[in-house]
Amino acid sequence: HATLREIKRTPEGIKTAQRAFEEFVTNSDFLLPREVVYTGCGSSHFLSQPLAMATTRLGGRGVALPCSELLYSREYYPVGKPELLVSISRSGETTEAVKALESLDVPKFALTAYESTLSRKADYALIVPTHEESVVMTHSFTAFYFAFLQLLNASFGLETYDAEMTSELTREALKNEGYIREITGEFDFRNVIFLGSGILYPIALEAMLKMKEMALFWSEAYQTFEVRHGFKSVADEGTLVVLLVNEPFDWHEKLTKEFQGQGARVLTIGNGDTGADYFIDLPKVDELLTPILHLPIIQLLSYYKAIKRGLNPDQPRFLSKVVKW
Ligand code: F1P
Repeated sequence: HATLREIKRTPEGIKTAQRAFEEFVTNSDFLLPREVVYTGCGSSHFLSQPLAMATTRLGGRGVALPCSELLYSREYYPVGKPELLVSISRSGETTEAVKALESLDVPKFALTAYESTLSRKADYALIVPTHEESVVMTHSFTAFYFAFLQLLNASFGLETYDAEMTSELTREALKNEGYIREITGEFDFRNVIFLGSGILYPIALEAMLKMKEMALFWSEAYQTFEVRHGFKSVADEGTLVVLLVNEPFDWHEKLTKEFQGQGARVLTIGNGDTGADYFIDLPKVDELLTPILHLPIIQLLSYYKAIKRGLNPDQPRFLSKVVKW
């Protein structure tokens, strides 16, 4: 399947991202300002969120909104007048992502895989040429995130990440493919809940979307400990709880036990086990890099769930690669 091939191109995507970043800083002396609004649709919106979070974490102020909210309901959000509007779209042709550029009277930046309507309309464009055959966004998400993170670091006078090392770490993460296939083969779960906190919360949201897109499968996502406040009632022996975590602490262990007490099974993905039924051990990296290691794993999980359900993830039902109005 093209989708599986694209997931496996994650290590190559990181290198493509690094080249795109280097080319951008060589050809332009533009630096990102501190107050940035990010926007996108679908996966690109779920990418706008960790980028906004990274901006805030690195000392700026990032706000993320889906394009349609920015266009039609922005007075309900703390948008103000940022110094830059970043519109994200893999295709660069999504109607809302292009139209969103007109929503604020501020400098505009495009993050996309192609010379496109979006890149031409923006004042600046970072083009990361991760051209994907898959309908759903896979390694381009990771590559866009890495390229922009490098630009944030460089703009804020911080050290950039080692791209070779990051690429190698994603290659290691992909080695869990066999284990993920085993889990989906052995446990025919009826629903799945993804949990993540901070920078890993939008990754949980993206995991939820991938499950729906690829496997047509019911999935939810919450900020990790928020799930205890009512939502957990749906978890039972048919549920897989996927805990995306950087460094677990005692609350993660308690949460794991709580779900196991309800009969659910827990898959922990992170730097340390929580007493889970399934565990994928990730190396310790800078917190802002953790999404890059989690993403290929949650994409593989959705892919193998689709296979288990006899579906073709290359042809997701009712979806198209570019959404136009
Ligand atoms: C946005 C998007 C994708 C999604 C689906 C429909 O596309 O929502 O994230 O996977 O295929 O389109 P784009 O604006 O990033 O090209």
